[in-house]
Amino acid sequence: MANVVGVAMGSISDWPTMRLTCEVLEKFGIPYEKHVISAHRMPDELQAFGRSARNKGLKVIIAGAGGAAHLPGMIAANTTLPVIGVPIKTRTLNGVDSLLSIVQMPYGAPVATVSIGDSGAKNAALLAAQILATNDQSIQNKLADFKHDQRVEAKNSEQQFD
Ligand code: RP5
Repeated sequence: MANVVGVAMGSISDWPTMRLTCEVLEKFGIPYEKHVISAHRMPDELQAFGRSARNKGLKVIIAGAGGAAHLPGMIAANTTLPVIGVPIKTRTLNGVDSLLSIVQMPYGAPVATVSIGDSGAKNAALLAAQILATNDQSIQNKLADFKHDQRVEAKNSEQQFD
């Protein structure tokens, strides 16, 4: 099956976080491709990726970046596909820099921004799955099972009271 999600990250140093995105995509059986695309070091590759994404069959793009995190916004500037931004946690400002850089897109190039770090990385994959599920019954069923399982797990956690 052709890849439907493109996962981009600004540096290989983002991989420990973005790996979590990929693991959730795999759990839902969603074919994806992954790339390191540094917005400030690889501007030509960034533009080519954004402009070719729809034609090569991608449906959603997930982009993770840290610091002055312009990768998700610059991809959004080059495609009409939905772009989900993952703010990578940074050592200097704990990822608040990444969050504000990604979430504060001006009108015209939206980026659906998730939370900083690991939860955000996993939620980005879930959000992509939910977008794809609007037109894919099999992913929709897997999402329903996932929600059921997490509800049962939360309810059963009462047994852990001492
Ligand atoms: C951003 O700068 C990347 O997304 C990464 O989070 C951060 C640091 O990159 P490296 O200096 O580790 O390559 O472009």
